[in-house]
Amino acid sequence: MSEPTQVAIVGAGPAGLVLSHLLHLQGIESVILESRSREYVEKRIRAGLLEQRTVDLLISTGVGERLKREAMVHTGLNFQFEGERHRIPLDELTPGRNVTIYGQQEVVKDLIAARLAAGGVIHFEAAVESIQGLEGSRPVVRYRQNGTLVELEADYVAGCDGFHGVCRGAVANPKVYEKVYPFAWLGILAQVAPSCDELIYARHERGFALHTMRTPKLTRLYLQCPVEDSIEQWSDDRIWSELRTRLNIPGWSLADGPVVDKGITEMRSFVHEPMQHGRLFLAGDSAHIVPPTGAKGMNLAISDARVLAAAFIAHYKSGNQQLLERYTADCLPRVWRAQHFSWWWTTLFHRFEDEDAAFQQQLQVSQLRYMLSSRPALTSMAENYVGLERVV
Ligand code: RFL
Ligand code: PHB
Repeated sequence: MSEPTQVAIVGAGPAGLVLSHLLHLQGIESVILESRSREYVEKRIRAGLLEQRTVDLLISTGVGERLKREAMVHTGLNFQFEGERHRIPLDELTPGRNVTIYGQQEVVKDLIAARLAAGGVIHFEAAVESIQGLEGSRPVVRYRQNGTLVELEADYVAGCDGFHGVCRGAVANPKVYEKVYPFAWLGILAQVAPSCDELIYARHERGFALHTMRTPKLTRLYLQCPVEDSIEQWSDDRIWSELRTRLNIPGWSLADGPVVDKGITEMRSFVHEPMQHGRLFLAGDSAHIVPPTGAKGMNLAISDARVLAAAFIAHYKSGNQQLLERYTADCLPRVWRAQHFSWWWTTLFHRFEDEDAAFQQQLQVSQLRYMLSSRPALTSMAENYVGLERVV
């Protein structure tokens, strides 16, 4: 048995760490249980694009010092089709709002450091196996650490354990909405300066490609690839050659460098309703995932954590249960907005092999051209891309 706590948090990803941090700022105790080692979660390469409100939250709650020094603010993005590149000024369209490039693992590192410096408890290599008593007043989380089964008692449990976690399974009679895409993303991190100051989303007849970055010395690149491909089929040379084919335009070239990380990610849209059951509340990828094209997953995970923290604070500070009761209803509008944007942005740039592929390709080009000719259409894209302040 370990020391009881107020909120047991499963998972030290962005959702669990932000939740624990926000609760701490209001004097509410939590314990985080994370199945992986600290080193592993701090090195896991994933997201990189933060919405304006995510950045604002991290800075306003005191975990944005390194972010302010090291992150790269982007006031625009590029999209490319039919061999031409077009820059979209996000700051002019939204107005004054931007996106920021700062690796998810850097956000995770900053949050872990802040939690530990404040005396917070994070048990690493502590894999949760089951949760009991969610319908009673004192749920118990069972986790395994160093081969021993340990019990943690809490008032509430926050399931922030990602898409492959165990918490979602405890929600009775869920409704699941899902779409699996017939392609995957091959992502690399390369030790070379970005070849363009901003992101490039490229629609190409051979498939989608994305040029993004992590730092002034590290470029991140993605390629659409068949879902059945394994990483062994993609030598570094083949990856660079395919990236060049899909990203090149006259007068510009893609610089290459040593590949320091590479992997293939499946693409899925998924929503699990409700996001709560008794004393369990799900946040982030444990309740919903989006294809990475729209760069919304981590932002959504942090947004859920913010909503859940406000509900716990209302409960502990003023005995108000209402926000906890309506947690799912308060999260879902933003979840579905991000689902729509991510699905739409994915369908706009990827190559589909369906029966009506030729028809879809014409629709893609028509929509991209329309956006370039219509400020309202471009503004709608831009406000979703930088992240809506309010979603109803
Ligand atoms: P995480 O980050 O998966 O964290 C869950 C944590 O729970 C742990 N865990 C357990 N711990 C204890 N017991 C168990 N039984 C456990 N089971 C699991 C796991 O080890 C892990 O540490 O979920 P969270 O916090 O909800 O955060 C979600 C984000 O990680 C995810 O949505 C983003 O990475 C998605 N994403 C992007 N999001 C953005 O907002 N902007 C982007 O630019 C962006 N790009 C991306 C992405 C995801 C990608 N991949 C690899 C899926 C690009 C890619 C390629
Ligand atoms: C990333 O930097 O990993 C990234 C950026 C934008 C996206 C997706 C991924 O749309």
